[in-house]
This record gives sequence, C-alpha cells and structure tokens, in this order.
Amino acid sequence: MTTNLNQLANAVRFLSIDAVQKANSGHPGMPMGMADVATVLFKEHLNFNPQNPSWVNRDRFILSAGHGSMLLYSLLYLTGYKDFTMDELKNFRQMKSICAGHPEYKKNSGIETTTGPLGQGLGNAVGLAIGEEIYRKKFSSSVVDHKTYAIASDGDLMEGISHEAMSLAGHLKLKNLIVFFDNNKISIDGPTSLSTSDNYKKRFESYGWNYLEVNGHNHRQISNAIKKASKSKKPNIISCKTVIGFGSPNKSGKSSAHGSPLGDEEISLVRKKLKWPHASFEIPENILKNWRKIGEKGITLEKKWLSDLDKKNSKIKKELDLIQNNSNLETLDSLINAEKEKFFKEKPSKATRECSSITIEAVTKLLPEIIGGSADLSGSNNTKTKNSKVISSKNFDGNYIHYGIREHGMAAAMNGLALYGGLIPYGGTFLIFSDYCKPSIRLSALMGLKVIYIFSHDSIGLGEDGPTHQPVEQLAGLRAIPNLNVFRPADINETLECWQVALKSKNTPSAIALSRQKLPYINPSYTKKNKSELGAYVVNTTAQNHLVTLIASGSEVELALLAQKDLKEINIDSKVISMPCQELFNQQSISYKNEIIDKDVPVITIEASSINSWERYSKNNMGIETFGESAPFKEVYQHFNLTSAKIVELAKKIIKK
Ligand SMILES: Cc1ncc(C[n+]2csc(CCOP(=O)(O)OP(=O)(O)O)c2C)c(N)n1
Ligand SMILES: [Mg+2]
Repeated sequence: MTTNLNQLANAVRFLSIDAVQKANSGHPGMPMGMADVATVLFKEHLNFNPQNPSWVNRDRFILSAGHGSMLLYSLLYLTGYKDFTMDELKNFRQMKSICAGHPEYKKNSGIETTTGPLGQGLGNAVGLAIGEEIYRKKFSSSVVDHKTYAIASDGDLMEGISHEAMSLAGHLKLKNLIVFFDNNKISIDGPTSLSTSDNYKKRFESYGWNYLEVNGHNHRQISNAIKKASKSKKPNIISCKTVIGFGSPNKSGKSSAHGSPLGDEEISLVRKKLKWPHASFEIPENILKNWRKIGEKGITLEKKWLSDLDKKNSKIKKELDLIQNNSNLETLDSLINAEKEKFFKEKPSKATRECSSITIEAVTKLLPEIIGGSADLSGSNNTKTKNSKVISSKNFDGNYIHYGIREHGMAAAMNGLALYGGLIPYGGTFLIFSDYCKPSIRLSALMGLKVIYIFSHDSIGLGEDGPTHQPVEQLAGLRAIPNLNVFRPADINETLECWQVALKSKNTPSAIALSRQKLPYINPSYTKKNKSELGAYVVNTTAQNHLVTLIASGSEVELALLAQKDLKEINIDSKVISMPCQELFNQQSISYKNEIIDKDVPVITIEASSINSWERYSKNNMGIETFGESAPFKEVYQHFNLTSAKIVELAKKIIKK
C-alpha cells in the first residue's frame, strides 16, 4: 500500500462521510468500504475525461449499488467534473442538487447511470457492454477500445435480475465487462448469512464469467486483478472482500454503517483512526492536486484519440457522427409518408403486430443504430424482420438480440444500450409480461431514454391462451408512469405513425401495444400529417350535430366504427375518435381537445382493458374489470359485453338523459 493511494482513498471516504452527516441522511458504509477499489480504478485504469464526460471512447463506470452515491459524487468532484463542485457536495440530497439521493443518470455530467432499485445497474452495464461491442465492430477496435466497469453489492447480486443479466453477458462473452462485487457480507437486516448461502465462484463461473477474488483494501491485489480481467476472454467479476464502514471503530463491519450518518462523535473517531486531521469537507491541496491530475490525464487521452481518428479514413468519422446524432432520422418522415401512402391505397387488414413488423423492416434499413430483440417471442412479437441480423458472441455485426426468456434482463439491457449513446433499442414480449419489465421501464422514463418496448398480444383479443396471458390492468399501469408514451395503434397507418413518434422522441421512452388479431384499415383519408402524434383524432363523424362520441383505441376502433354504423341505422349520429396515445392527447391545447371531444356531447370510451385510465374522458366506460377468459376471442369479447349491440344500448341510454 502506498501512502499516496491511502490518502487519495481517504479523501473519497471523508467527503462521503461528511456529506452524509451534513445531509443527515444517506449511506456512508459503502463509500467507506469501496473507496480503495474505486481509487485504484480511477487512478490506474479508468480512461475518462472530466472536461468531456461524453467522450465516445471513455470507459463506462456504473454504480449499480446506487445507495453508495456519495462514492461517485466524491470521485467526480475530486477528478474535476465541473458540475460537481464542493457546494454541490454540501448540498447532497437537497432539492434539485445534482448530488441527489440516488443519482440515476444525468446526461453529460459524469454520471453514466446508477441504481436505486438494486440489480438494475448491473443489467444496464450488460447493455452498455453490448453497445460497446456493437460500436467496436462498426468502427473498429482502434476507434472503440474501452471497458465497462460496474460496482455491485450483495443486494445487487441477490436480486433475480442479476441472474438474467449475468447469464446473458456470459452467453455473449462480454469480455470487456468488469464488475466489482462489494463483498462485505452485510446488508440492511444484518449479515448476509441470514438470507444467502450462494457459492459465488460456482454461480458466476457457471454463467461463463471469469471470477477473481481480492482483498478490497489491498491496492496491489486490486490493480493486478483489474489487469488480469482486462485480458480475459469472458466477462469478469472481481469479488472484493471489503469492510463496510471501513475505518469506523464502532460501526465498521456492521449493518449500522449501511444507511445512516455515522454521527459527529464516531466521525471524529474515524478521523483519528485513519489519521485524517482535516476539517469537515476539507481536502488538503496536495491531495486535491493529485486527484485533479488523475482527471487531467483524460484530456491528453481524448486528444490523442481524436488525432488518431482524424488520421483514419474520413468514412469512419462520418459514420460515427451519423450514429451518435441519429442523423438519418431527418429522412424518417419521407420514408413513413411513402409507406402510409402505399397502405392507404392497399387498405390491408392486418394484426398491428404485423404492421409493426412492416414498420421495423422499413426503418431499420434507414437507421442501422436500431438494435432490436425479443424475450424469446420473436415470431409472436413480429420483432424480427428480414433486415434483422442476429448478434452473437462471435459476431456483434448485427442489429438483433435473442434475449432469451429474460424480460427483466432485456429491459435493463435496453436501458444500457440507450445509455451507451446513439443506439436505439427496441425489444418485444407479450403485453402481459410488461410487468416483468416494469422496474426498467420506470427507469427508462425517469432517465428520459429513447427505448421502444414492443408489447404484442395486447388484450383479451389473444383468445384461447386465457386469463394468465390476457392483459387487463397493464395498459393502465403503464399509463400511470410519468414520461412514458403508451401507444395502441388501430391499423398500419397508426402503427407507422406511432413508431415515427417513438423514434423521434428525444427524452421519452415508448411502449407500443399491438394486437394479435387482424384489424381492418380504418383511415378514411390520406394525409402526410402524423395524426397519432396529437394523441387522438376524428376517424369519422356521421353528422356535425352528432349525439354521441365514441372514443376507442387499437382493436376497439373497429368496434366503435361498427357501432357507429348500427347507430346510424336507428338515426343516431355519432363521432368516432381513435386515441392511440392518451399521454400525447393530454398534452394538446385546450382548443384541440375541445375540437376533438365536444363538450356537450356524451362520450363513451371503449378499450378491452381496465377502464382506469379512461375515466378522465367520460363516466361511460366500456372495458374489463375482472380477469379474462379462455375461449376463441370473439366469444371472449361477447362475454365481456364488448359488442356493437352493447355500445348502441349504452348510447341510447345516455342520449336520453
Ligand atoms: C429492488 C430493491 N429492493 C430493496 C432496496 C432497498 N435497499 C437498499 S440497499 C439494500 C441492501 C443493502 O445491502 P447491500 O446491497 O449489500 O449494500 P451495502 O449495505 O453492503 O452497502 C436494500 C435492501 C433497493 N434499493 N432496491
Ligand atoms: Mg453488502
């Protein structure tokens, strides 16, 4: 151990201890325990440039054990990231501070991503490592040659998602992924022996990982293990035996160090024990200088990388810019319009999952940065097209990932792919299993990532598979997530439009719900305008002074149009509105909303799903309030009163009032 490294690590420790104490809230134990590992990594191995946190070839560092966020903030301050000032450290966990409780992600700040929900960061790291391999293949290993590092705690590795993520990483042989396991054998309830007896070596080796073990306070061992891992042909996990709350005479090695401030008295004992006589938040000049020098190395690294890139053929540079900026999106509109015009003439009856497939096939030709996949339902989700090229451990020159039956892992990896930069991930499963993706979907939305979730088999319309597979509450649940656009297109025209919005959304993920069953073409006229972008639009009105408005989404637009015909036969005029995206409609101007939904006309909403999200538009909601039924889909619709006759009956009732 060199004194120098000890002092550098202690700077991380004390900033973390002091910030948690000042905030009177936070987690000091993990930063104290992992300060040595992080210091060795940042000083001797990590390539990064605090002057440009978005440098393409930087090593990625993910803090999966995000509760230890002060570790990251301390490192970002010490190495000189401009957003992380001493004042911000002192503002830890206060309103709007960049040093929030769990940092998640802030573009171009130095935070790659971290986990509030344990395990997610590990899944993100796998996605980032896949992204890196894709980039390396596209732009050559002399342009992209970095690593993905992550810190994971006992909790991260107990979570089920860690199994999916690590199993996938092992299968894909992501050799540039290096995970540090903070093996302190302590979690909140006490020693981990209360709840786990896993043999980690066997567990991780069985996934196809390289397993290394070090004393997490021995700098030489740590550095040597990183060197070893850097040369391995497999993903790497370095188990670091650490002491939680390292340096605290009364709390080290105990769960009491995990999640509360140490207290002034204990902190002064730690200062004595670690021989750190400096005041709270005080970092001696020579130590800060040393840390800043570590950061400054990155300026030279990036400069060299840029000049090497300049010397390469200009095609690579151009392509890198193109993908980084999604520049081809500029021509997306004309592609979508050409498709819309073609299908307006054809007016095909198709399941919207097929419509999505047609869209994917068209857009992937234009955008090589789209990376698709499915959790073993490629044929059912229609996510794989003839333009899909499968990625494997032997070849990352592709755009499609067989994620296996790993919905949690797939969704977390998609967040990682989006975080990598430039890549646009989409991935499919049945809508019912969106529940298995939910924690990651929530994080896509929270972090504002362009991730596209493809959810087919979106209602009781899937028929015979029955209630376990028939989503009822899923759409309402997804719609309750802030900053997530939930689309439910009704035909090929809307499907193209919804995909168009999803691809062009900068900071909003999308969930696209798609039917298993065939649906008719509904749009009466062709326009280049993206009507789905407004959330809802009028499909057909039988008279200006109509007596009832029917609002439906997806497969139920067909039903609404059928009811409109039947109503006309008994001289009741109506307006049918398709609402493929509630979130977008809710964002429109009051005048547009009033133009679409006339105030004084009674409204009926129709969706083969929970009525929960529809109640804001009407009190007359046709939907499903119980679990589904196993039968041919038309019978199931009958059973749940989702028929034209029932719509007419309700319309007659509310018009009379
Ligand atoms: C999915 C999820 N469940 C529960 C929690 C609450 N939580 C935060 S940290 C933690 C476990 C702490 O143990 P460990 O991961 O070993 O971290 P250490 O105390 O060693 O820093 C728990 C249960 C969480 N953040 N995420
Ligand atoms: Mg622990």
